[in-house]
Amino acid sequence: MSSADKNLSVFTTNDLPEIGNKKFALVVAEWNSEITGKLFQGAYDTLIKYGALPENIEKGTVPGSFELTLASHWYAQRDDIDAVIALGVVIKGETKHDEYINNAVAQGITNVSIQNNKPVIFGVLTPNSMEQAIARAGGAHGNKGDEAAMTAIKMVGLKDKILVK
Ligand code: DLZ
Repeated sequence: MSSADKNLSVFTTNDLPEIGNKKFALVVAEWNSEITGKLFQGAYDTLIKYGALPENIEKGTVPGSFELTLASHWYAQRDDIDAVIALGVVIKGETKHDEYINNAVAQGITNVSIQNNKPVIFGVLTPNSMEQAIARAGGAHGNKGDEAAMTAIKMVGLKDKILVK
């Protein structure tokens, strides 16, 4: 079925944890900044909407999506950070650069998350075109940044529940 007009960033908001005392780091790639800026804004607004305090949200920028992994690791190593959200956009081109970057970042972020035992959220768009990116950064398909923030909130709550602080 075509997803042409479907908002793909649909999520439930039942039983969300209290996050007023949680700290979040948002790592944002500068490549395709007109799109990553919108992902950041969506993620920031969603965190605030569901109870995060502005002083508990930190932003770091990296040159490109490939660098999201290391900067996420630096944030994840900090004891005061509860979750990291990595935001980038890698648009398919004539070569396979997008596959190498996307695979490296997906695997890298997974490793960072496990090594640091905290949520590190993959908020990287992997579109075939700028049009597809725009549709997923506040356009017809919603905003992947909102979705990434909601995932971070849920995972922070789940960690507390499972590990019973
Ligand atoms: C080199 C490169 C290319 C071709 N395309 C993108 C892209 O679409 N999105 C993105 O975030 N970054 C891109 N980069 C930059 C790489 O992520 C990285 O910054 C460089 O290869 C240096 O390590």
